[in-house]
Amino acid sequence: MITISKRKFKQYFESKMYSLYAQPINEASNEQHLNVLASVLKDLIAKKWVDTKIDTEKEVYYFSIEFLLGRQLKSNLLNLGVENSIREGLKELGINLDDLIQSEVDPALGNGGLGRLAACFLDSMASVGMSGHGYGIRYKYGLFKQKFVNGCQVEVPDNWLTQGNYLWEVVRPNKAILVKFEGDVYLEEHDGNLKVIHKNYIPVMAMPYDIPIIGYRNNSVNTLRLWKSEIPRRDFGQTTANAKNYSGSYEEALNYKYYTEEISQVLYPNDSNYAGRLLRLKQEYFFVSAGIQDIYRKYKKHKLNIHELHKKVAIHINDTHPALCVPELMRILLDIEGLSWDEAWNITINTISYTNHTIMAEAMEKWPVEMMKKLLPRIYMIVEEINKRYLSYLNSKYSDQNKIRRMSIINNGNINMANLCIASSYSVNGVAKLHTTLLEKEVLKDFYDDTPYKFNNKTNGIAHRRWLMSANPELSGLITNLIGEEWKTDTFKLKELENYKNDNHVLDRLDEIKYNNKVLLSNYIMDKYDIDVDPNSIFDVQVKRLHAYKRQLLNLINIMTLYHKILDNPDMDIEPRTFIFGAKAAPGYYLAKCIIKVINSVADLINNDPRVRGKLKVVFIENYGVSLAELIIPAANVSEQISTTTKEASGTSNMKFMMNGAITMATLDGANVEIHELIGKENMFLFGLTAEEVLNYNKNGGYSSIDLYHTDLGLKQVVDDLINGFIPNLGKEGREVYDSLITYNDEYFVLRDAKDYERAQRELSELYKKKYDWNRMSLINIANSGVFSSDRTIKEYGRDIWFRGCEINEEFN
Ligand code: 26W
Repeated sequence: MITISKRKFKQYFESKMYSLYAQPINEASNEQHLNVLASVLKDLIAKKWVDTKIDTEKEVYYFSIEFLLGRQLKSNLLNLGVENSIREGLKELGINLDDLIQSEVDPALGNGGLGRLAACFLDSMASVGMSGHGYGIRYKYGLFKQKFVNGCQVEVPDNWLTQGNYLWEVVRPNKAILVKFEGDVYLEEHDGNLKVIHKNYIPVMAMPYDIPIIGYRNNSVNTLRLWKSEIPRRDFGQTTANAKNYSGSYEEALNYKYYTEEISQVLYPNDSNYAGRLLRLKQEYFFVSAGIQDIYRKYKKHKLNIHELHKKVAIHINDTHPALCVPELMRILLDIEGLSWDEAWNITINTISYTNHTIMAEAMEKWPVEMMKKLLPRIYMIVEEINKRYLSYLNSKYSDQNKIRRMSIINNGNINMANLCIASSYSVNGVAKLHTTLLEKEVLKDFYDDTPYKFNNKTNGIAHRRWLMSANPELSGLITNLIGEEWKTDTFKLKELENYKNDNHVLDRLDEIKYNNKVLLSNYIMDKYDIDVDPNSIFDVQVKRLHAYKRQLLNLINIMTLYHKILDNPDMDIEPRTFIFGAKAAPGYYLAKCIIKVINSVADLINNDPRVRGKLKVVFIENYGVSLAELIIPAANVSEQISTTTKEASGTSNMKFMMNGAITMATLDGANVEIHELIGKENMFLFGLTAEEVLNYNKNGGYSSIDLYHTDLGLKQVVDDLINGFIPNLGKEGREVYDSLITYNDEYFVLRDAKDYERAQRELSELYKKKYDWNRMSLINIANSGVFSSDRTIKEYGRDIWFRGCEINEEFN
């Protein structure tokens, strides 16, 4: 917490304006105002943001290939507690703080759930006072921007660093690190000892860019360190003596520059499909090696005992993308520190913990041996040795060769990264109860049976400061008026809201706040798309990445069904609805792109049909991301969480919606299970196959979608609409979607669940008519959402994983 008076701030702002731009305030641009403000804030926190005290406690390092931060200004002001004085000060200088807040870039250095979770965790680690830092990549281009052209997704590069630098970053050239690719590895004898020599490698410089992560009203400022890849500078302090020699030709120099800079050029836009590209492997090793070397350097600087690294340092790997932390740490302990294999292994396995975020087979990383051998020769040797020892352990314990093959780290010429992570860490966690159970009982069963003590659940959470306090200030104000301030640092206190569940004044006020948020979103939709949506209609929202398993298609089929019903019975009593979508498709995911086109075409059809005017609207909001989520989620009445049961590991938007008072329409998948445990089926809408039913179907080759299609005529009509010209401006995309349902037997049970979904939607519609019942349910949702603060999640990671203070002793070292 810092304090600054309005008067002091104004002086500071003015002198900063002169020192940075030599300009009077009233002549400066919005962008310059923003830069000056960020610079002032950075100065204010600078003292607290010094190197953390490694010798006093254990430090946590969270490695993630994505951090989806969202805008920082508002959140920094909130956490520092200076928003009011600064707002007032700026106002007197003729500057509107909200304009500055809105004009900040939204860094899109992540795809979706995994990257956003990492950002929420950073916020929580700082806010609960944990010394926890992030390591990632400073991509020059973040996730593409999405535009619709004739209803189709078009990707536009996200050139977010237009000014060259990011507002909140500080570059630290004195802390740059050399990362080595390719080359030859030898064993050489030196004074009777064998030494590993790596020659002819390609050196790449990792330049650290630090972003401060400010805790909520405490003294913590942690660091997110993002690495940019560069050509090593001539005066670079580290030895390049064994580096590949370049002849010095101009062309060669250009190629080398390209080789180095390419690594941190662009974020891969896939969030479910593993593509196995060499450049991706370079990215993974690049940031892992830079981070591990950075930790090691700091550790040595503090003259700490290397034999106790695992007592001072916790390294967490966010999915398998940073899995090379394992061999990289081994490399340092073996080749630089000269520890024995057994000791290096014991330290490594007690330092590294791993989170799995998906059970989708196609998302599992497997790197070809040949690729890794050439790109990372020393790292590959270490992986091979880990595998050798692991196999001999497995062989001594089991005779089932199939089981051993499944568990092997290297198999069929590929390195299975999840297997490497599990074998080499002391903790493996899933991200919601059902997900963890599925890991233990199905996907990772062999490993769970072998080392059950490694497995644990950590149900995801969200930064309630961003997703409630900052995104929904009116609701936040109401909560504080009713139950006081304490919920802001202890979200379990939200439970006290239940005392007001029969207070009609409170329920009216809740209704009014939701309405106001809906007006804000309606205005945005009007401005952007010239579509007039009625804030009195039910705002029914599905925002998340586009994927077949998330079943945007199920939502659409229900919309079509409803549409036909209204056309057939024009006098039908229906609660007006606005269906809102937001979703990016991976650029190479053809079916997902077809689904976007179909939704857009249906939206056109419905929005322009006078027969359903005032009853039905469909809006697909372009370029969904963190900033739009902050506008959309507080305005939602209905939260669509309708994935095929077993497929969504957790989901986190489900939690954000709940905290903002939306009612969840859900399958019992991911963290919807926990939501259900908290509030019961009477406070949400459930439908669809159970996990057990889905697993059974999958084991027996699925159900027959074509049989269902022929027996359910309502469903048949809607499915046929995809190909019979009923939806205008739809060509091959309709056929593609149709085929996924009928020709390819509906892998994600869309048609199988459609009827039950329709039933649940009908019940929801009935409930909306009873205003107080609806708002009571909304209040109960908010009151029970406290457990989903990522502060809770992070404390559990600390208690059960990072600071649990016991070592494991692997039998196969
Ligand atoms: C190799 C390509 C790739 C890239 C990213 C595969 C898989 C991923 C991520 C693991 C996908 C992801 O973001 N998973 C989501 O993680 C969230 C945070 O735990 C969960 O809430 C979501 O359910 C899960 O889909």
